[in-house]
Amino acid sequence: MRMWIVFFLCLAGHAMAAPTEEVPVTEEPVYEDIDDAVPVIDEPVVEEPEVGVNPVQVDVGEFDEAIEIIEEEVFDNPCLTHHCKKGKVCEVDEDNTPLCVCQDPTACTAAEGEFEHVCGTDNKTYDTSCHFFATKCALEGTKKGHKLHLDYIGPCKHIDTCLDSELNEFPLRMRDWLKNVLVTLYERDEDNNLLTEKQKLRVKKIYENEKRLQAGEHSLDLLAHDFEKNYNMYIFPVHWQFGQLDQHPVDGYLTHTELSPLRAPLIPMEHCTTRFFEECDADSDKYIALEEWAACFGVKEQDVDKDLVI
Ligand SMILES: [Ca+2]
Ligand SMILES: [Ca+2]
Repeated sequence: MRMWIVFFLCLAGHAMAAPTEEVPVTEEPVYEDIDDAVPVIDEPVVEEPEVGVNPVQVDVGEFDEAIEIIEEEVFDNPCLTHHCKKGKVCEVDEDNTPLCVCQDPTACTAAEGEFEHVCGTDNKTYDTSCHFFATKCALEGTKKGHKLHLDYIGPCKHIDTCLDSELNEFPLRMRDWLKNVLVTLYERDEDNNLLTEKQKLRVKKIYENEKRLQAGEHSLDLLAHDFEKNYNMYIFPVHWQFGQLDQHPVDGYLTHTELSPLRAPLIPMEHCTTRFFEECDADSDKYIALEEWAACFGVKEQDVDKDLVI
């Protein structure tokens, strides 16, 4: 259903993996959707992943806790047009007024397998994201509830400590991956409108740069050299990614929830993810501002440009 996750995992697996670490993509379940996915085991991951949608401008509904979605049709039941954030369900009161109330976790559909489990920042495994958000809702207004977030997809597991040297390597692979995601979207765009015209114009320049590194695994030395040589090529992808995530609300800051579509699938594969994004928040105010984000990826202060977030 949501090809972005498959695409994301493929790209993340292939492009972000350190050259020395083979990612056993064919042995890990690949999820199309964390709600109704069936694990695809022993099946080769699509070699040429289809780009159905932008992998990062995803339907963040799985993670987001604050999106209101408006349906087109209006029926008598006011709940049909009244949507509640994750963890809540709609009920009508005696005046037929719709209200959002916390969902009972026991009313969530049980997980069909381990692949539906999610790990919370409390280091507890929740059966499904529904169970997680219902639990979080019940804690609303408490300090514990405020601090609880969906940390990553999959059951909680031991994640190796990220060493300083590894942390330094992370943005090299990440920004190369961002660039490749954009170029792939551009190549496959045709009439799919995966990118806006403005975005296409920006990516065209990257695409036409024949000296760019092709997608694939490259040594860190080569990535660092390419970044230095083709620095300008990396500026837009870093801004673009920020714009994809900064949606609820669009305010120039990323919250933990806004970052989730990128973080949650990445953490089990890249053990430096958490530390990287923590340190991105240089002033520790819990928000990642565009300037902080750009600095994390090595974009110079003078090249941070709000107008590139398109
Ligand atoms: Ca925001
Ligand atoms: Ca900050």
